[in-house]
Amino acid sequence: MPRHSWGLSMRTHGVRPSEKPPFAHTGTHPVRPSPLGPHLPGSAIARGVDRPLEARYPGLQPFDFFSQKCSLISPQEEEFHLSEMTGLFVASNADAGEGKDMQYDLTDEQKMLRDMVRRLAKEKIEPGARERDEKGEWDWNVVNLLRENGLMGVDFPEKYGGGGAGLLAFCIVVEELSRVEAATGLVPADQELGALPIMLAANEEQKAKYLPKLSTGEHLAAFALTESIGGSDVAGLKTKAVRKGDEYIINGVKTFITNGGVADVITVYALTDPSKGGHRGASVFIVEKGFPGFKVGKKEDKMGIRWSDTSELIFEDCRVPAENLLGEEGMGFHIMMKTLDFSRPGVAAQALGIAQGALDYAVAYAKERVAFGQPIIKFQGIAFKLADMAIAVEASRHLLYKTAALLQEQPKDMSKLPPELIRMSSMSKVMCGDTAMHVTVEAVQVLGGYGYIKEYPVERYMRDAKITQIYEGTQEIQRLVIANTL
Ligand code: COS
Repeated sequence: MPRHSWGLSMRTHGVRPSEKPPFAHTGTHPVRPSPLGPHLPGSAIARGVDRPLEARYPGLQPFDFFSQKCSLISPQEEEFHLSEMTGLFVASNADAGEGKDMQYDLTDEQKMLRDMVRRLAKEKIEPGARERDEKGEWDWNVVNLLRENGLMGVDFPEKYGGGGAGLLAFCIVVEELSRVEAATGLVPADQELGALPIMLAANEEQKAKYLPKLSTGEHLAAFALTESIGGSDVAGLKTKAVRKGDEYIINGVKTFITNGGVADVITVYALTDPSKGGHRGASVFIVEKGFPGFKVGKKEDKMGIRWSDTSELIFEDCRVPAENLLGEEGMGFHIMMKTLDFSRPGVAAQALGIAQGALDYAVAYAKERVAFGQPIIKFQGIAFKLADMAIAVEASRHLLYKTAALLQEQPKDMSKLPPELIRMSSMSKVMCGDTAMHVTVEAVQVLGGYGYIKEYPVERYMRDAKITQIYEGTQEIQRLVIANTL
């Protein structure tokens, strides 16, 4: 690979490109094959993803650290980037039942993808973020930008036109987008969420029919679980589907559905046998927006992620072909649970990006803002705050990346996940969500009065962070899941 990921650190360390980087695999742990490397089953390359990065993300420009110094990346970001590259992630899958530890680092491809998305986000997404937040209106330009750059289906199977790059690469993309604007990070995250029931439980015909257009983003997906009575008690939800001949007739109302008003394809949870209750009597259906009896209701006006579409969906004798049932009747609860196990890292990545973005801004501000004759970062009250924020962000990233790396090795089907991975998925969502909330509140504090006004982005980050503690399972539900698997 002509541009390898050590470029920046070599320059920083004054090492010629031909020399081995001084920090390559010199940790105390013995070097073992990387689970994300090309040679192990489940890695993108092992799965036959050998197309060059540029071909898979066509609009993205490769970022060459040797030949140019990107003005968008501050010295502080370079340092951060360096720390990421030198970081050796150690994933233990002992808990996942294999009885051995393994080491991993981000692959060159993942690092390049991260750098390219980081640049795209800075150049093309950040400039319009404030205006989109103020207007609160869905913006197809952003969606088109993500489509053009192949970022709508990073973790979708290659067989159906997806990037096939895995959950970790997907998380990195969501993180980098959310670092400048959480609502943009939510676009690919919700595409993954809405399509996961299909990836996990659909038959070949259903996958071939729906996944290709979802992979490219030509069609948008939504995940319809929550109802006005709540989203936490999944087994207690009320929407019903009754079989009549070759169709199911769905009746009920779903609320707070991300992308609800713009989605082409919606995966909908409904009771097919109420006498068995939600755990055994629910099913999931693929509903297209044009199906008779389906309509979009109220669009919500939200505190944060303001331009993201959050709508009510109304099913009034909605007719769905029987062939659109996912799996078998009665599998609904398990399909939705497994979907959430795989999707929660996406929300964690959104939260992590928000936290990183707020930290970046607060650090830069604290270095420039002078009070009592010196930059405020020189005061311990501010410096320790920033240090604690940085600790939380870095720790969150490690937990999330490890979770994603382990989860992506699991088959995308309806086999049961090891409880330890279910736990890790919830842990990363809690950790990253709480970090995002804490770090953004502190970032506002560092900026003082400027943090509280809309001219500066940290109040937006703070408003956006809150939802990551609520959706895709509240932090309280995550703690329940964690406790139940201890
Ligand atoms: N994967 C596979 N199976 C699972 C599972 C999972 N992640 N979680 C639970 N199950 C199984 C259990 O093993 C149990 O199986 P058996 O009936 O065979 O014993 C069954 O499902 C019922 O499990 P449980 O009794 O734990 O279900 P509860 O009704 O108590 O609900 C919680 C469990 C609360 C964890 C679940 O409802 C949940 O995750 N709620 C939050 C949903 C959410 O995220 N909503 C946000 C809106 S969608 S964006």
